Amino acid sequence: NNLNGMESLKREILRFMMGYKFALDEVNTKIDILKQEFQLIHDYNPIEHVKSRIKSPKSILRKVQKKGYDFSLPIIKEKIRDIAGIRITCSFISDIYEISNMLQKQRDVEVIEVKDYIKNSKENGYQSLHLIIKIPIFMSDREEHVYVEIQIRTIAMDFWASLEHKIYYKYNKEVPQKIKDDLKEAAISATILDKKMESIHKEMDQIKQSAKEEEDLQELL
Ligand code: 0O2
Repeated sequence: NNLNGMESLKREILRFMMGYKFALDEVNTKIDILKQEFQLIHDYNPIEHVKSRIKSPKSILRKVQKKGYDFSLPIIKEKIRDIAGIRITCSFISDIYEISNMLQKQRDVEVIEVKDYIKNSKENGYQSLHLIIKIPIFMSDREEHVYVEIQIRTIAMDFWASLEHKIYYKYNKEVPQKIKDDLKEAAISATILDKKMESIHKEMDQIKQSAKEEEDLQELL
């Protein structure tokens, strides 16, 4: 009897986790479509790369414990909103907002929360745009609405966040103030770089546009 109970619990957990895999598949497809369409309209690819992950059961449980929630699947489903996570790395800051708006406009995407750590960066310097969305997934016998966390950032923001994460992950003790200050300074440099890159990109666009107009004019004459 106990064994049967274990089996059915295992199946329930597998089914639970599978929902997140389907949600990631759906959002990844959405992103891929936007990427291809954007390429066609703007003639460049705004997305450098996309990474998705499903939180491991171990880190889900760690988070449940940390937040003091009950260990029940319905509570976990409602409270832990980053079990399915997607990180989109864009070329320029304006692309972040464009991709975010395009996703938010979709009819089956329910926007639950937007955290703009670009306009208001975290105290430590962390920058990214975070969306918590809910999307429907359709299965053989039911429809479910699943939370997905989408983090959108530039390459420079991603570089900063991964180094900062490594520092905190590898260093168990309190990180020295000097390192914290340096990280904050590095975050400011990343913003300056992002702005510079975007202005070069815009300038280049204008140059290309004028060259094209000149060419069109020559053809007419
Ligand atoms: P992992 O391993 O990436 O999943 P939450 O703790 O999610 O309930 P919170 O703090 O409001 O609530 O979430 P927030 O601010 O939206 O951040 C969630 C995720 O953003 C984190 O997930 C990180 O991935 C990333 N993040 C937020 N702040 C920082 C930061 O200061 N540095 C770095 N490197 N990443 C950050 P997890 O669950 O912490 O980790």
